[in-house]
Amino acid sequence: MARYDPPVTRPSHRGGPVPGDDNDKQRQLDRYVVKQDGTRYSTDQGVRIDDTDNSLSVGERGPTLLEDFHFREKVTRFDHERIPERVVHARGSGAHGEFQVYESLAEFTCAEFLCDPSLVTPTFVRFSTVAGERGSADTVRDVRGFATKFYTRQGNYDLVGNNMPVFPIQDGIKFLDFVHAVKPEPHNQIPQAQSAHDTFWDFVQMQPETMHFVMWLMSDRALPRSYRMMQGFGVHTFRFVNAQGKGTFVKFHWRPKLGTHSLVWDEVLRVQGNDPDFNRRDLWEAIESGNPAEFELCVQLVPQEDEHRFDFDLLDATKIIPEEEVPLRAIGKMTLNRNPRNFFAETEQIAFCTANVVPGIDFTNDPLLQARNFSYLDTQITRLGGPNHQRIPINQPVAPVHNDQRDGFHQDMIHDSRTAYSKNSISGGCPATGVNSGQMAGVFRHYQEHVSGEKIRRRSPSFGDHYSQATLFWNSMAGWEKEHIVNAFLFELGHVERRYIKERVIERLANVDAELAARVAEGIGTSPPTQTAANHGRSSPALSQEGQPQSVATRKIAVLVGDRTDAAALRPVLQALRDEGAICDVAAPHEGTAASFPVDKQISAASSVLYDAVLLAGGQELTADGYAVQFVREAFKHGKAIGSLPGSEPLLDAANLPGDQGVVTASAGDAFAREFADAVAVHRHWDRDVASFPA
Ligand code: HDD
Repeated sequence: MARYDPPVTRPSHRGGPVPGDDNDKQRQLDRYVVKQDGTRYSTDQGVRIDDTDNSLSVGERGPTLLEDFHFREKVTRFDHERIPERVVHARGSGAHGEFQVYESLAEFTCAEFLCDPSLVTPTFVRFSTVAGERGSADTVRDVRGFATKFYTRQGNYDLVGNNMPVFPIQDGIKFLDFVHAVKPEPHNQIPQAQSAHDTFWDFVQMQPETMHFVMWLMSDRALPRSYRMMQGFGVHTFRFVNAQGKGTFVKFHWRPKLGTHSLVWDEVLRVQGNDPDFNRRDLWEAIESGNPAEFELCVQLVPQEDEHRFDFDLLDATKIIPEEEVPLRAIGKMTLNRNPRNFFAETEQIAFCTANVVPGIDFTNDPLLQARNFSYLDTQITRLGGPNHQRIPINQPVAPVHNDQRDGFHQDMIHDSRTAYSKNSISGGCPATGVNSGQMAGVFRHYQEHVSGEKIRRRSPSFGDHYSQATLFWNSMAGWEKEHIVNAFLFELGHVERRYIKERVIERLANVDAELAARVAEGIGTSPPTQTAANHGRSSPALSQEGQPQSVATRKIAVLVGDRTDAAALRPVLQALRDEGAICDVAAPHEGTAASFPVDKQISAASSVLYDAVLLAGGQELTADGYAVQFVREAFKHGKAIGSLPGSEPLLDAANLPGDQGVVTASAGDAFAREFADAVAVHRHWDRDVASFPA
């Protein structure tokens, strides 16, 4: 019988071609794709199998035979299915994309993908939480990882960043301490994916360099609405190097097209139960429905000679360069437009490393970055089972790989050569380095920097100011953002058992801002610190989430519909919202259809926390449904837009809302759809006074 060799076809995307599937990386991945359709069951050795439901036994009720190779293979393979999860950032989700630079940056860097605007560079991004285990919930108070692999023609470049621009520690030697403090406590492995416990806050109070980071962590930045709606930061100061060898300091920023938007804490707690995959699902569904996640890559450039111009050290990863001091320059755009085919093969096995750089991008002496350059490859040798994990399809560069590295577990290349050393004469001197061949074009050359000094184990005094930028962050927050930060401190410290730790945290806060320290002190029932530092009064408006880009596109709206809903009134409103890209789910007391609309969710199986807004289109009958009333109250509490069409007045009355900010009622007439869409686009209505309103 002829060998069955199923053709490799790319998955279709809403019936059409998948965007971004025709690039070097996708073509490379295609070679490894295995299709199931039309295939026959075989062992790993390719031997076809008659039956996989019954093991080989002596008689129908007798013992199982050791010679059953299929049974043994199946059990053995299952026993070894799991690999270690990442020691941090274990929980993540990823997507393929493409990057294109707007105009040549040759003045600053010789990285080809940043110099040629016609080049489309394939990328893969993995978003993650940091502290939680692989199966933990997405919506927790935590930093989010934002790691990008650029498959450039000059090799892989990894920008392994976070959604916060600063880190809790300055020197990588402290990473183990920090991670041990934030992870579940060693005696009982509690709590999961939380910083609200004694060891984390003990670390904070012992290590004041954490304070700027802690302000970010207590802010809404730690609760992103969507991976598509959060910023990314390279954190460190890196270095661009141009063809002439001239260096320029650079900070990288990803800026989401949809703006930076967050959930609120009370909502986060409820999303965890309703949908632990909230952020993962959001990214997946957006891409599946043809709504790519788009980010602009921006840089802050600092000439080499300005290294000491700032009142902080550029090598200190607990500091930002305020955008008002060095404005962002948008240099290109990344579009994440394709979901992985297989989570394990791609998202789990991808291996990022800060040391993966290409010509034109180099490191600085930031001691955190230097430590990272060691750690990533090292950890992956354990996690991915040896040094050949670079050969896993998702990790392979599209640039050719030739060197004298050999063997190791799972080597899948068959090197056809009599030599594995350099220099050699037997293989014609190949593979040839730039120096050996005299061809230096396109080779990586480290930035030449003069360094001399004594061997010391000491932190630079220029890293010594731990509070000024924490204060800058606090000063830059809008009133509602400050409110959220104070509440976050109260929640977190409220879970700390040791009183002295809480009090010492407040002493640290007194160096950030007296009002902040006093508000938190009041909440935990202690007197405010008498010794407070003077607030320098400076702010950086770019740090606030106030005034972010607004759009109704891809916003999820729950439409509460009853059997007596006026379909003629609802239909044009739904159409108008969908035309603007909103995703409207019809939620009704029962599945099937309600008032001629197909029901997407039965109300008790939906929850307001899974939506950005709620549109009331139901009649009297919904008033009797406690879930429907709860839906409206909760949406109000969380600042979400509420629309009410004619006939929904009883439901609105039953919710007994304490205000009408962001509540659009039928009195808006023909302009209803427009007004409601605008209210949704605002994201949240912070002008509501909800502190005393129970949801
Ligand atoms: Fe790290 C993973 C981001 C400091 C050691 N880190 C990891 C990931 C992200 C970051 C996004 C997940 C990558 C993925 O999705 O696979 N890490 C950061 C940022 C840092 C940082 C922005 C500071 C600016 N990291 C840092 C230090 C060390 C590490 C100082 C060690 C000295 N990080 C690791 C690691 C991980 C990792 C242990 C775990 C899994 C992995 O690397 O592949 O090597």
